[in-house]
Amino acid sequence: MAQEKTGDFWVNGKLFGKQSCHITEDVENSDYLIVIGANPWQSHGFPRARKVLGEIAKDPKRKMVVIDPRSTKTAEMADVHLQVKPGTDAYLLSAILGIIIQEGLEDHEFLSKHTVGFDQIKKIFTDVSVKDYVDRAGLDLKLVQNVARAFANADRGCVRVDLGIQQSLHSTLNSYLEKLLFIITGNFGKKGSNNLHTQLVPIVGHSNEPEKGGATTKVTGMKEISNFYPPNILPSEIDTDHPERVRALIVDSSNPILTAADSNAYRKAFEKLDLLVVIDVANTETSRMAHYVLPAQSQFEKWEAAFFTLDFPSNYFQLRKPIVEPRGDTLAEPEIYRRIMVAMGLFPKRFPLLERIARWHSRFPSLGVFPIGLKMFFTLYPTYKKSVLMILYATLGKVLPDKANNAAMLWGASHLYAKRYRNAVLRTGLKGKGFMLGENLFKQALEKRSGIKISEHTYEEVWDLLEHPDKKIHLVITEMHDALQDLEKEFSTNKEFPFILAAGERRSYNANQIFRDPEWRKKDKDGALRMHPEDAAKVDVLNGDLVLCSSAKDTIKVQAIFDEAMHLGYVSLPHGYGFEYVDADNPENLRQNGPQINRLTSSEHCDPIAKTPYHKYVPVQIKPITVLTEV
Ligand SMILES: Nc1nc2c(c(=O)[nH]1)N[C@H]1C(S)=C(S)[C@@H](COP(=O)(O)OP(=O)(O)OC[C@H]3O[C@@H](n4cnc5c(=O)[nH]c(N)nc54)[C@H](O)[C@@H]3O)O[C@H]1N2
Ligand SMILES: Nc1nc2c(c(=O)[nH]1)N[C@H]1C(S)=C(S)[C@@H](COP(=O)(O)OP(=O)(O)OC[C@H]3O[C@@H](n4cnc5c(=O)[nH]c(N)nc54)[C@H](O)[C@@H]3O)O[C@H]1N2
Ligand SMILES: [Mo]
Repeated sequence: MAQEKTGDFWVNGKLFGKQSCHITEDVENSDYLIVIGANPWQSHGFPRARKVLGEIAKDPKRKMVVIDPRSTKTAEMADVHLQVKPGTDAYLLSAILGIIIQEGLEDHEFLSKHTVGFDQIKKIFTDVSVKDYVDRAGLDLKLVQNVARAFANADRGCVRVDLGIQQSLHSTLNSYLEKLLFIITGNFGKKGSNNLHTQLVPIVGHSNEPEKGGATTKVTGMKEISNFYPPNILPSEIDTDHPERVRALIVDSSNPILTAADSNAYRKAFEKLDLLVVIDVANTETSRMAHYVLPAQSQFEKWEAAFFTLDFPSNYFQLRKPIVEPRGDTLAEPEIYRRIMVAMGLFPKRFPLLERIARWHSRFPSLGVFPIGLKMFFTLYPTYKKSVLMILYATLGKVLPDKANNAAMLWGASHLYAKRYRNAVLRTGLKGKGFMLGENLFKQALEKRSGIKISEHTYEEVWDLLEHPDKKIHLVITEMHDALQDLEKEFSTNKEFPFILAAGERRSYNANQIFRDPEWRKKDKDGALRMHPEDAAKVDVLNGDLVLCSSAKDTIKVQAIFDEAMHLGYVSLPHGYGFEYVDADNPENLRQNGPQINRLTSSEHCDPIAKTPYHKYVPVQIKPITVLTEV
């Protein structure tokens, strides 16, 4: 998340009061949807994506606009495709805001009731030179005007964004502009628009700015956003003589050697670690560098859940039961961490009294003995407070039915959720006096295999979720206004690297780093470089040719495939390839499946605030392979 979404979270912090205020989009009920830098047909990202896109395309009363330099499957389904020049969304979005404000199409009533600072916003966008900015985005002014006007007039306008703007130039600024778009048109806090939402397990936290006591890293001084630090800075935090450099690292459920920017810098830094521990279900490029590999149980072998339940006003949750017995000497992650903590002397092997109280509790929950016991325990041993999830796992976990130990932390989450959003939980039909509502929510999650509805909010409750004490949206963000000023400067293209590479497209056969077996892929087995035939002609490349793709960082060998859907000057490679695997015929030999795109990317080429890498905007050079070249 800290190499894609933290810029977005930072903006939320300023607009809504806390970085944990997270925006969702009610695409399903929208009547004017703008999709910016996302291809939900391929990447999903909202529930029932393909079905909902199909419904919108079929309904003449509903409109969809897609802003993307490639004519993707989602773009093909749209009423309007704005084939923006890569990396120029900040211009386009500024122009759209400019049109709306210059024509007075903003929602005056909404703005005066729910926001502060609109006067300043109005001034900025009144001054925007719309025609110039639309030109820079390579688009037609009339078309952009039509979209701006129609969105401002829509009943249920909704904006859906993703990596195409978050991992491209002006990342954090794009997140600000995209949010201003739905806010100034009043498309917030109602059906079919953008909304804040609640989560059973809040995965996005809040970090204060350093001036207000927020933490920073030792070497690069990077601030925390939403309790995350960006992977982009990790090599610099390790590969240095700084006395407080990072020396030991646990990597869990991630394969940064392939997924973080600048693979070569990552490899070099990881070589320097005193200790690298990898917790994974597969032997990966990262685990091959580790001093210790702790094999975890797969998603099918343990109690597990996705916390990406981001819906409003109704929200759901599903706890998944294991469907096969664990293999080998694997353990579920909570058990791995518990054993590490015991071995470090941070945690006793047993909690005899709390375990006994947990057993009583499981038989007579309405007596509430466990919450009381837990409270007393923390009064006696306050240092354990920060390990509350582990304590739940080690005590309550033991008495859960069906060896559902991993689910113990949900007990705490259910109680907090039911307490905080009591009315929304009651509206689902769930009953329970006082603390029993949380207890019943937990029980339901444990028992109902197809998932449960956890809340039914009202639209008015969106305003309770806002964290500014005045319950208003604070529109002015000084840093963003400086960034808007900078937009006026032209940016130049690099003659040595004339093409722009989108390093990391989502296609039908890539799934992050999950499916390692190359046999899984039915098409695009080698992860081809997509390129417009006119561009290919300029560099003497024929369809299917092997080419060298070089950035300022490295060179990789890839196959070029013609694709007329690409913007001119723009090429793409897929995310989720590049695995090294043992050749069955020659076990000594490691083979590689598809491009390792992050050998080309750089950690310095990134957003100034969140350090999110500009993966969608990597300047490269493409050359046909005419002579045998070592790569
Ligand atoms: N099949 C599949 N689905 C996935 C994943 C997967 O690996 N495979 N990964 C999941 C994850 S982790 C994530 S974060 C999401 C990401 O989901 P998406 O963001 O939807 O996926 P991408 O294909 O990376 O990028 C979306 C679009 O951005 C466009 N784009 C590139 N540059 C620009 C630009 O400058 N401006 C604009 N406006 N658009 C641009 C690309 O052409 C592309 O169509 O997908 C999730 N879903
Ligand atoms: N150039 C470029 N780089 C990118 C992107 C891009 O578009 N372009 N996309 C970025 C984005 S949006 C994302 S989200 C990241 C994703 O990058 P990562 O987070 O590194 O990759 P994942 O595929 O999510 O998961 C990594 C590991 O989790 C392991 N795993 C699967 N299940 C389990 C389990 O139950 N337990 C444990 N312990 N491990 C498990 C898998 O075997 C895999 O090795 O990549 C980022 N990197
Ligand atoms: Mo992602």
